[in-house]
Amino acid sequence: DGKYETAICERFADWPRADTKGKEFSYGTAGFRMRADLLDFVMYTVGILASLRSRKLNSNTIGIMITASHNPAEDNGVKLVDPMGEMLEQEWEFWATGLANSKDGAELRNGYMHAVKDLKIEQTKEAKVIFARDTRPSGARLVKALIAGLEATGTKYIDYGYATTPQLHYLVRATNTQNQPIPYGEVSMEGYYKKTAEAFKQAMKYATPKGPVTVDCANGVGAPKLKELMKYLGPDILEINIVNDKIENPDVLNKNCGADFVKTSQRAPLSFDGKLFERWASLDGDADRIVYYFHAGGNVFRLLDGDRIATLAASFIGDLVRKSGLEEQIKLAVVQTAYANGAATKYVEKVLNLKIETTATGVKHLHHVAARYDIGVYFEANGHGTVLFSARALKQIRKHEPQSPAQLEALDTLKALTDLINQTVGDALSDLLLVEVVLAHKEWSVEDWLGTYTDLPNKLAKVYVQDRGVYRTVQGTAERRLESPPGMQEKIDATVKKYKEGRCFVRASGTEDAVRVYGEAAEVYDTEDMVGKITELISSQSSRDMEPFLL
Ligand code: G16
Repeated sequence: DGKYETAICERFADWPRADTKGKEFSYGTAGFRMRADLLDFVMYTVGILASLRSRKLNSNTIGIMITASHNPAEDNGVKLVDPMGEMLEQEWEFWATGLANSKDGAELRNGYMHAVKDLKIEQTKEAKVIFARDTRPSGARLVKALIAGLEATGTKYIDYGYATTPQLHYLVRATNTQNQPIPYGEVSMEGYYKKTAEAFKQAMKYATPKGPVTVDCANGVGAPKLKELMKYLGPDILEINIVNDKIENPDVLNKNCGADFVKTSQRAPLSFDGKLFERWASLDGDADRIVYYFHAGGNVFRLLDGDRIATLAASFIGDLVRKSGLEEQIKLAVVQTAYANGAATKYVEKVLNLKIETTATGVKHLHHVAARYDIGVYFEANGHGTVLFSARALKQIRKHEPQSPAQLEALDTLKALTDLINQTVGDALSDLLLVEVVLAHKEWSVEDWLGTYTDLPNKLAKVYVQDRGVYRTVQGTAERRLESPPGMQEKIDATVKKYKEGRCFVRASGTEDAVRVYGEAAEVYDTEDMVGKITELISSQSSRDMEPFLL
């Protein structure tokens, strides 16, 4: 009867669109992300979009996570979660972007009506949403804008308060599978902790970790959530120390700490006082990424990034499959992005003998490719990733009759891992425990882990340009080649070929107003020089814009 259309239009007055100086909002690598003060209207439209999505998907519950993850404290962002806990289906990014760029209430209403008609949405169906947020202070205000969008469209919602991004993904899947024969887990935060802790205890039945692990929580939501999880783990199995847990001081979020800082600057975070060869790990602002590292003596800092977690997990799970006697039935693959170190790629192919796939940046891309395999291990080098078990693989694992005590042991551990590893998205807390399980079983120190292969020297740089939109990559190249600006790729090629084992690519970030340059080569000096030259090439094309305002 048009009541939603009217409400959408009327309520627009409370959440007018910010002046973005001609730039458009876009649903990027991980949803909308920008300076928090520009985001209110976008949040309002996301509420409207989520209601459309829920009605389209037979009233399944849709998730909304309010976070800017690794970005600085003054940014915020929002991403939608589909019913099984995956990222929003990519075709819907078109609708998300369309609604968010409406200039006024009438345009927003028209966009909504257009979507209803085009997507054949029955507005009489129930719409259901759950949402949560990280610890950014702007989150509380943005929740109000979101609720306005949900109320305008008659959507039922539950606010889960603070959560890590993967916890919200868990809750979405648990909610939508609660009446199925195999529910994903109890529909509560407690359910998440219980499932994770139980699985960890199971996976540790035949192993004991050596020494403590210290976790840098980036002063974000991972800190209280890890503390909570530790209550369920108990004090006996694994000693976990926590640093950088100052969530009451918003300015220090991700500042000189956290997974992105450690990976990008290849340095230890603030508060690091690691003794030689002790295990340290860093989470990011919403605890969906994790990297490990250690102090190797002198001034030497050693990083064990997402590539390392992928190779560690793939080799261990591959062994378990073999030892369980399931080798013929279950095949593994590893999914990476162009940021994967060349040495890691070679190790997976030549030593682990596994198939590799390379996709564009963003978990949304990796996840779908990994889901095509019996077991798909996917990690970005920045520490964002997980391991997916297909329904077929789970069935094989569940019904398999072990033929010996050794097979039983391997199968028990494999089963535990299928519950420990978050099946919806990369989860720093569950990945932390996964790494701990593998190291304990292999009886490996961080040095042993590092010793599996030698990384090629690499560098990741960021260049601020006037318009990063002109940096577009060629489809099907996993972002390794530019098609625009014209002539740029040829210039990059001419530079890169001068360096031994040189590899370099340039792409626009989808979460920050910058262009990223990744390079690796046989020597440290060459890597620095090459990435420096490419960075200059880009800077000279576009004068530096010191005030990035829209991401
Ligand atoms: C997000 C995405 C990641 C991606 C990262 C950087 O991480 O979830 O998949 O690797 O951004 O993306 P870009 O290079 O496009 O800026 P997070 O942890 O910030 O959500």
